[in-house]
Amino acid sequence: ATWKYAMGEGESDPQGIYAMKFKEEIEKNSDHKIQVYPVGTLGEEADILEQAQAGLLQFIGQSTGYMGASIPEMDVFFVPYLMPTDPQQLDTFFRNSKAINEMFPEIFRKHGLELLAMFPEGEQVVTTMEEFRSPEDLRGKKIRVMPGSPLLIETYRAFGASPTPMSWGDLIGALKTNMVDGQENPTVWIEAYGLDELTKVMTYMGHNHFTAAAMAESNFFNSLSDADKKLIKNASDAALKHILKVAQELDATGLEKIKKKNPSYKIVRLSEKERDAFRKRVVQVEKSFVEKAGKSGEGILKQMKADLKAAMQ
Ligand code: 6CS
Repeated sequence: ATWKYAMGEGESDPQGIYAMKFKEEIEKNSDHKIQVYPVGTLGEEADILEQAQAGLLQFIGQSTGYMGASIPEMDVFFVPYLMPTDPQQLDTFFRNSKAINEMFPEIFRKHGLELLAMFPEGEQVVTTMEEFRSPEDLRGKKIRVMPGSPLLIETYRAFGASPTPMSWGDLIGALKTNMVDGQENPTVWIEAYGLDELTKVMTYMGHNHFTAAAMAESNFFNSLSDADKKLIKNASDAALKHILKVAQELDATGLEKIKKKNPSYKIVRLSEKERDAFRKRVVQVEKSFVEKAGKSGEGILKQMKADLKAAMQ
């Protein structure tokens, strides 16, 4: 059969690299074919999530920032200052985490989705027109955030900014017309889509890490033979292994490429003391996550913390 796979990124971006490896493995080991649809071809990320849940797509790749509104537990990835920034620790976390590998698959099933993999794409870095060092500097600044995460909006509000949720497809235009003063994304994405050229400063706040997920639609997945389920599981494991390695490299080269291409671009790494001022403002965001995501969310958060602790040893 030919299976449809839509995603929130292009073929050479991390979600695309995962998808292309997945496709390669499926096609190498079976007679099935995968048709890949990069972002934009079937709509924005929110659209493809709905299309998958309606049974129109068999596989999707999604950014967590588009999922929290429909799967509240996914907003755990936006509890500020929860995720480490060290790539090695993140790698260990994603490979071994019980929250990721055992608890989230159960949650996804309740939403008609079979979770295949989750992986990091790099630290979220903020690009703005003006330099900022404190919440006071950020006051009232319109920062574009991904549209599907209530917690992300709350975080930027707590930082003092004026969060502006919008889909990826609208961001370039919004930056060009000064509808927003900045945005956040990993360096691989900032570089690939020239977001550095549309802003003046890039700031590492250490508050968050970009996470993506790949999944199948449940009715489709459950109707498959055991052999095909195994085929998908193996292809997804191979693709995950591949992307965990490549995404780390891309995150590092993203920064190098920005520096080379745009030497006058200002790159700021906030000090621990500067970060403390932001950290203090967002302590209640974690509580708000638990309020929104309920008992199940509380369980995920607790397990994530235990998994992170283990990964950071
Ligand atoms: O900012 C966004 O919306 C996009 N950023 C990345 C890194 N991937 C896809 C997502 O849509």
